[in-house]
Amino acid sequence: MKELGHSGIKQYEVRMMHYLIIIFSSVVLLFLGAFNTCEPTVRGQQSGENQQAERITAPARVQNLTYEVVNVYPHDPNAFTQGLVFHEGALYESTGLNGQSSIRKVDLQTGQVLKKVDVASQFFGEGLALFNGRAYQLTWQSQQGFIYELDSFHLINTFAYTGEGWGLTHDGRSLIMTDGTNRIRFLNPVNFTVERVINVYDGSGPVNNLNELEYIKGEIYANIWLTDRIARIDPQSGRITAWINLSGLLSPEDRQRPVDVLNGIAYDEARDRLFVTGKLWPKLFEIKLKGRSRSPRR
Ligand SMILES: [Ca+2]
Repeated sequence: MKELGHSGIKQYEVRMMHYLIIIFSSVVLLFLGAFNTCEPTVRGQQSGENQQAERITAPARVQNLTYEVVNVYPHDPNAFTQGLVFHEGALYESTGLNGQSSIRKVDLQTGQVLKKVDVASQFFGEGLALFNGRAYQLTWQSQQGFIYELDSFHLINTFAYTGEGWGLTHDGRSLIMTDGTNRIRFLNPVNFTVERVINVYDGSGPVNNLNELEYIKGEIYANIWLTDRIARIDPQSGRITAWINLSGLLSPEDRQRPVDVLNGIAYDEARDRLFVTGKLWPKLFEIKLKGRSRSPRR
C-alpha cells in the first residue's frame, strides 16, 4: 500500500504539473490574444488623437473669393457712405463728414433719396443698423449714437459708448460694432453694455481698420478701410474664414471724379442679394461671390 501509495502520489503530482502547464499556457495565450485584440483599438485612439491635434494646430483654411457684378444701380455721388442696410425693399444709409451727415432711405433702382434727416454738424455719422423697428446710428469720435424710429426717422434717444464708432450691424440679439481696430464689440441693444468682444486675426496677425459691417448667414462681413477687400469673420472666434477681393469694381472712368474708398455692405435676405458701394461712389453694385485660385495680396 505504501509503495502503491507513493507511486500514486507521484502520478498525481505529474498530472497536476501537466494541468498547471496547460493552464499557464492558456493564460499566456489568452493574454497575448487579448493584447492583439486591443492593439488596433489603442492605435485607433492614438490616431484619432493625432487627427484631433492636427485639426487644432493646422492653420484654418481661408477662402479667397472674388465677385461678379449682377446689377449696377445709381448711388448719390455726394453720399459719404458710412453705413448701408437693405430692409423691406429699400436701402437705408448713414452718411458722414461734419455738416453732411445724415440718415436716409434710398430707392434701390433709382438711387433717389426718399427720406432724409440731417445730423447736427458737430457729429460725423458712421455705422447704421436696423433692429426691432429702430435705426441705430454711430458717430465717429463723439462717443454718442442716435436711435431713430425707423418709419419716421424721429429721433427717440441717444446712447453712449467708449472709443470710436465705425461700423454697425446686428445678429438678431446684439448690436455688433467696430471701432477701427481689430476689435468687434457685441452690445446689448437695450442698455448698450458690452456683452462680449472678439479680436479679428488672419494668419499674418491682427486685422485692423475693420469698418462697415453686415451680418450675413451667421457670419460678419467687414470691409477693411483703405482697401478693396471684405473680411468674412467667424462671430465666435474672430477668425477670418474668407477674403473677398473687390478690386476693379469701380471703373477708372468712375474714379475720374472725387471718390473715396469702398464702404458699405447690405444684404437682402429675402432674395439673397448682396450690395456694396463706397464713399462718394456714383454707383452701387449687386454682386455675387465666387471662388478664385490665387492668394490675395495684403
Ligand atoms: Ca451694413
